[in-house]
Amino acid sequence: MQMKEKIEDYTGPAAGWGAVKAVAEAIREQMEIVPDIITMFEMNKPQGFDCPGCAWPDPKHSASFDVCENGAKAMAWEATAKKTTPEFFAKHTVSELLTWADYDLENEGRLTHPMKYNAQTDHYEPIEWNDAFNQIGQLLSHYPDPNSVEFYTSGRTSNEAAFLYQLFAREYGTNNFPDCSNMCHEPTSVGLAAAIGVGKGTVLLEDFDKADLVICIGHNPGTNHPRMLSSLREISKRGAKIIAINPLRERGLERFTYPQDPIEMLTLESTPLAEHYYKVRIGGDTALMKGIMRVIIELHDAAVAKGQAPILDNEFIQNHTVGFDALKHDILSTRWEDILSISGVTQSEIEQIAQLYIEAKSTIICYGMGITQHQHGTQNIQQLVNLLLLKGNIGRDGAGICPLRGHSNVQGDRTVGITEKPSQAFLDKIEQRFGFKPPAAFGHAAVASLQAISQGSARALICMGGNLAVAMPDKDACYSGMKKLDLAVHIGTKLNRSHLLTSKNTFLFPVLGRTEKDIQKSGPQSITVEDSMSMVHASHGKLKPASPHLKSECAIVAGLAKATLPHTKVEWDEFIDDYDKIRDAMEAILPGFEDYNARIRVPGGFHLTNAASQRKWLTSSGKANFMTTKGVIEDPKSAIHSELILATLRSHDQYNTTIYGMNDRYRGVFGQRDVMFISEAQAKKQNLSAGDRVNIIALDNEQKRTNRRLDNLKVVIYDMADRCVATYFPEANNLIALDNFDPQSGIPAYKNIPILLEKVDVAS
Ligand SMILES: Nc1nc2c(c(=O)[nH]1)N[C@H]1C(S)=C(S)[C@@H](COP(=O)(O)OP(=O)(O)OC[C@H]3O[C@@H](n4cnc5c(=O)[nH]c(N)nc54)[C@H](O)[C@@H]3O)O[C@H]1N2
Ligand SMILES: Nc1nc2c(c(=O)[nH]1)N[C@H]1C(S)=C(S)[C@@H](COP(=O)(O)OP(=O)(O)OC[C@H]3O[C@@H](n4cnc5c(=O)[nH]c(N)nc54)[C@H](O)[C@@H]3O)O[C@H]1N2
Ligand SMILES: [Mo]
Repeated sequence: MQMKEKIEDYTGPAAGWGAVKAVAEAIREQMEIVPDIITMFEMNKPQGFDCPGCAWPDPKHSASFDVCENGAKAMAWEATAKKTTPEFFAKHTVSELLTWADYDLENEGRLTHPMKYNAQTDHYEPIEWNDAFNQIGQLLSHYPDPNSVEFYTSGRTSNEAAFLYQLFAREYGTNNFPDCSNMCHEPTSVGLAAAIGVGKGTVLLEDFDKADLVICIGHNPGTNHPRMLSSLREISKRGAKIIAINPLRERGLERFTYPQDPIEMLTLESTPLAEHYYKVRIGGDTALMKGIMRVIIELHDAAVAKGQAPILDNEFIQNHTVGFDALKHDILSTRWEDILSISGVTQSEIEQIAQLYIEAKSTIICYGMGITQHQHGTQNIQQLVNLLLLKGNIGRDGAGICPLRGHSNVQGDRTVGITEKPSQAFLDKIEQRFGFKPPAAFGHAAVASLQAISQGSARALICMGGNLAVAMPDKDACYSGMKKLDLAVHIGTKLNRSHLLTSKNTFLFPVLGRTEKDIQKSGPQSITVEDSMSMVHASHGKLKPASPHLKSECAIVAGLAKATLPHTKVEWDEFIDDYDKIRDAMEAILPGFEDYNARIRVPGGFHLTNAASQRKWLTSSGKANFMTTKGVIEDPKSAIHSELILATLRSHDQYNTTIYGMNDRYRGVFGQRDVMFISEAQAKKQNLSAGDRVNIIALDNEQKRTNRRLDNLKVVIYDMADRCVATYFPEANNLIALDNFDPQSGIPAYKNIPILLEKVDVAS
């Protein structure tokens, strides 16, 4: 069923018939039950379930729905008819499974039974839920230091499960909450909070109907947020402008055929999206932003000197911001030669962008991992905010900042308490409501937890979903660290490599997915999630669970908590019998959750108010802060000296570490993943041509060779910026050092790895 290997130019639009075909294939390969397939179209409808794919919102209060190719793939992958049963585990040792590819592990289908690893036989073996909970409870309650336990969350987890999970960990005594958002949008939480007082985006979907300009920087919506393409299409049809800033030419930013538009589909027409495309160098965004701001400020000063209308929104700057003078001084003293050499964009292109921005009344900036996953990810975001603040583009219709979140509920998990740095107000509320004193000392985020795991100071790791060891940098340190643990508990839907890095006591728990019915004592339960635009809404599972032995995430947390904390102050059983009770408790603790149960029963849910979008600035200065950053270097450890930098990306056929297939259709790659993208000019410089094989060797801070390498990748010539190469994650993760991260947010610099290339000699 996998396609033959081929590389070819992809000439079609994003989505269109290619997407329809891909959906049909995903369904055929994974699902066999027709009613279940029909249920798929309950996705993102009121009374249906929330798409497990991405966090892009749905049109509010509307009965319309949007199914996209990658949402359908995510759904089919979860609702698969295939099963990973106790018989499967009896047939294969863990050592054997470790030799399997990531794709093959997950493609075995849904986990069906709670399992425990037996080191004697090297097999996972079935265990009853209560035995497992009791054994884990025994171990956890005997560790002398609760801070030797790490509680990881991956962002598909519902608000209710995440809330219970943090409650369990805090009653147990720790704030160790490594979280997938530490690898994703932590610079957003940190950077936006410092600049505008809220660590979230400020726009609503309706703002896209009113914007004159949308800047898409460092994200690839055709693959990762496909439902966004229908919004971009509307923008383009209305005659508003879209600018794309990306080192690679990504089809999903250029052209789109809307599968729900019969005319476009039948006439093979497509809508152009970004007419203005700028191939910035990897790590060149801050330089580019400073260049754009320099042009704008100089034009403004010149206009004012001539008595013409000002360009900057002086009134907004005066009344709502601090730090403009320092920013202006920094921008005007940034040298053009640095801006141009680091950004890789020409001065006339920078002037074009500035002109488009000046002409637009209202601008939205959307960004993703191309901005965040850098050593200066936090500062990068703040430069985007500076640009918006210059023209008062925050806190009014059609304008604002729009981080494209990752997992479908990563934002909600943070809102309900998954954070290693809880506020005192939140802890006080927990104490008031539950009567135990939660720990105040800050805990570990992802990098610190893996450091503790690899150094052997962590005793136990509990993973609420995800594939932590594979998603993090430095595979060698992560893999060997996992084996040193005393206890590992994995709560997942499908088997993955982290589950196979067994420790002294390892448990693997199968969990209900979002598509499935969750029946508890009071009847069918719904859960809630928060999308990228702070809309909180309910999701109701529809399908029959993959196995009768599955438990919900909420029930597993309650089972673990009751077995670990005999004197618990939390009414776990009542919570599990009726999730409305969990939501009542959340309402008592979380600001903005008033009438929680009533408001999620309204189709579309409710919006969590966002102070910045109302021009209320919850910052230390009480104003929006222009944030200056020194120089133009996003990645001090690599950008200055290294001739080549590597970014790690997602293919079209993957969901993070889950590999659905071997194609990357929009980039013209089929049947393979061992490829490296490079521009034609750069390939020539490296003496490489299409189809050659290369080894990638990571460099250290001094630009010396390290032992980190990824061998034998096929060279694919691609339309992209020079001095840049790209390949897929997670295969490339061992190229990244665990200490290569943004000191402000802790995010690993996955998009900026200094490397050199070694051509593989075919004769050898
Ligand atoms: N189908 C599908 N959907 C997903 C996911 C998935 O894996 N599959 N993952 C989910 C998750 S957890 C997340 S976080 C999001 C991720 O969504 P995105 O942010 O779109 O993720 P990436 O593919 O990592 O990379 C984004 C883009 O950054 C560009 N880029 C790389 N380096 C730079 C740079 O220095 N500057 C600029 N301007 N651009 C750069 C790359 O060329 C690429 O187009 O998607 C979510 N949705
Ligand atoms: N080099 C490089 N590395 C990266 C990135 C990059 O761009 N480059 N991106 C980073 C980013 S943005 C992220 S978010 C991380 C992702 O890191 P993670 O969130 O840890 O990884 P996933 O691959 O999303 O996790 C997949 C597993 O989640 C489990 N699962 C799926 N659905 C459910 C569910 O409903 N409930 C539960 N309990 N489990 C479920 C399944 O068992 C599946 O195997 O990776 C990061 N790593
Ligand atoms: Mo993410």
